[in-house]
Amino acid sequence: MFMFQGPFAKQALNIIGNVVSNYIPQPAPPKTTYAVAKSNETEEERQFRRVFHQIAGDDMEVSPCELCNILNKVVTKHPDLKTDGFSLESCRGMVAVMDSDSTGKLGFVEFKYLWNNVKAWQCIYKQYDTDRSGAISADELPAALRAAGFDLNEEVVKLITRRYSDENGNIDFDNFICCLVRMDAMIRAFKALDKNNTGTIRANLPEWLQLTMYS
Ligand SMILES: [Ca+2]
Ligand SMILES: [Ca+2]
Ligand SMILES: [Ca+2]
Repeated sequence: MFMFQGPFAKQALNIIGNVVSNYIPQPAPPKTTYAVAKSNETEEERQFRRVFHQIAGDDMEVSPCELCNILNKVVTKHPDLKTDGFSLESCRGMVAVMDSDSTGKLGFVEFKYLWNNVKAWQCIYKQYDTDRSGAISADELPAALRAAGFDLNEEVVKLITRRYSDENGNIDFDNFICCLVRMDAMIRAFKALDKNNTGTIRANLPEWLQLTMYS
């Protein structure tokens, strides 16, 4: 069973609570081996690795269920984030788009990338919830997306609202995170296919299905 208590829980919550005011989109998670990553890390990274071990358990990989548990633990500590909780299905989706080495779970580097983004996007969510309703409305969304580094046209923003908002047009915290995790991953996938940086990609059916069915 998943256990996440004591000093580690506190550490993890502190880590997510750190304010990152200026979000800079990060490159794709590097495929660094565990040994290489471990050999040149700072104290903060060592601390993060201990937290990671607590979350991931003995297999040292974070499953969708483990991700769901930790995210739901974190949001219960933040009553100003409106959410009905992260569903297992939404966590399966996030693991799928983040799982660059196709293990079905998130290894250290994959998880760290996701976690840093969640931290940054949590700050943006709070900052751009200008009426302090706890959710991001259709009016608040464009600025929040821009702050997160996503420069999207009006049509795409509308489409995101349709896909991720409730019946009143509000996007709550879990939907916001799922949306940004997916968008970040899809943009990275596009850039990986756009090898000559022409802004256009060609994909055959197997490539297209690989991209769309494991996400
Ligand atoms: Ca695990
Ligand atoms: Ca993986
Ligand atoms: Ca709001």
